[in-house]
Amino acid sequence: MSRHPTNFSLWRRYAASIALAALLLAPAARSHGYDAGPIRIQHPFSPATPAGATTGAVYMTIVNASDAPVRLLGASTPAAVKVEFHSMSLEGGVMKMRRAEDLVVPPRGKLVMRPGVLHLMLVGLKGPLLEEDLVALKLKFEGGIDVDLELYVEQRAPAARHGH
Ligand SMILES: [Cu+2]
Repeated sequence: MSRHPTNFSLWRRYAASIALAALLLAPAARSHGYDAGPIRIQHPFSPATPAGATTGAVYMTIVNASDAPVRLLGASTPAAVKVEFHSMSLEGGVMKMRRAEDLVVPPRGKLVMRPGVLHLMLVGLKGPLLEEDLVALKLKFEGGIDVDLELYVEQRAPAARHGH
């Protein structure tokens, strides 16, 4: 019955290493991230926009693995005339939106863009953002670090609606 014990144990080791490789690769493939030096961009996405919309919002998380703050200086996309940085805060019960000149990713920390807090805004959309589209976006960080990434356009959720 066990005429090929060595082959069998080799096969088992081979199978185990395949399973391990799949386990290690799967989260990276799912997380949709981009690396540039100490910076990692996680899951950049935009909610789909209704027909005729002239603006769209962009959300992502930027992780800084270095001991120094990293400044995001600008962003651009072929899909819009310009990209602005918008922060939102609740003041006296009213949601206020402010335009920031730049954004800082803290050392050994992260900057989380999410609805109601912080987003990039695509101003002057050249067409609607359609669900499942991939939209090119370039981020310019201080120190000459450029990151070219693709935004996933996701289904528009009520929380992600952007009313300005
Ligand atoms: Cu905005």
